[in-house]
Amino acid sequence: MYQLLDPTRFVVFITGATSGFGAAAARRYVAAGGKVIATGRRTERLEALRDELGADNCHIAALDIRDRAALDAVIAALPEPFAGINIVLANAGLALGLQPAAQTDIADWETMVATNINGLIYTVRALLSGLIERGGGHIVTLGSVAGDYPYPGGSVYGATKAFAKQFALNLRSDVQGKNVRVTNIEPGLTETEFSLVRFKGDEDQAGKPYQGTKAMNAEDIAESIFWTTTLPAHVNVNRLQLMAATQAFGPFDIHRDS
Ligand code: NDP
Ligand code: 8X3
Repeated sequence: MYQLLDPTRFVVFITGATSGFGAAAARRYVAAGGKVIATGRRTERLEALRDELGADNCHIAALDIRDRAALDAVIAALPEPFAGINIVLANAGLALGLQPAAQTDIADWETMVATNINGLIYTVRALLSGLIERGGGHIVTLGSVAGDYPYPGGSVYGATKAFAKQFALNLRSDVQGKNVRVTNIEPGLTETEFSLVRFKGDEDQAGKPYQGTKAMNAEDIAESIFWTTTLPAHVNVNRLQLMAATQAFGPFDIHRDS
């Protein structure tokens, strides 16, 4: 019988737990007997999640990952059952807009960089030393197929996800021998609030990527995240790329004079 890790020992710090993958992962870990620290900016969503999962299993903290001091304060104030974090799910992130680069609002680019790059490194840096001091653990970052494959309008978003991938791989080199595993999860088309955020609340536009097809859902990704963290301690999934079975690769785009 293949021996997986015991999820009842998991204490999982999750960024972006108010929606999508983060919320689904919180539910998955608690369903397996683990404890989660659910964070995000929307307090009402966090409170609803805690009410659903139970305060013994789910500790909540409102947090903007762009704010290093807030991250440190939340970590310093964790109550005892939640202090021994052994999994970090650095999931919070966003895409804004899909315009060609020359027409993009520079503020959107700045928000993506501040969240998907700075917020990611702040999260990992704030939690990494504790993981090492406690004897090890697992860091899961959220990349994307957009970090590998370019598409029109994906310029800065895709670049932030390429950063997440390379950051995770480099991090893995730095924690060699420290019993810390690092995994970059790289999903493709998955229906969450991602598109609603990208199109700034325009429900018509946000629904289009999912129309007439079957995208993945948040539970698909949460299950994959959960699986990588339950594998025996001697196994490290470096990168895990997932696409909906309905999604595949297109040809190169050749511009022709006529
Ligand atoms: P959602 O929009 O459903 O969830 C995003 C989460 O990130 C929310 O909980 C949001 O919480 C949080 N978040 C955003 N900005 C901040 C911030 N500044 N501080 C704290 N939390 C923040 O999207 P998904 O669940 O789909 O996305 C999760 C991750 O997966 C992202 O990194 C995304 O780029 C990536 N991804 C998504 C794919 C998809 O197709 N859905 C595919 C590949 C990768 P709040 O607003 O309450 O702060
Ligand atoms: C989200 C998937 O293809 O919209 O990272 O960029 S995609």
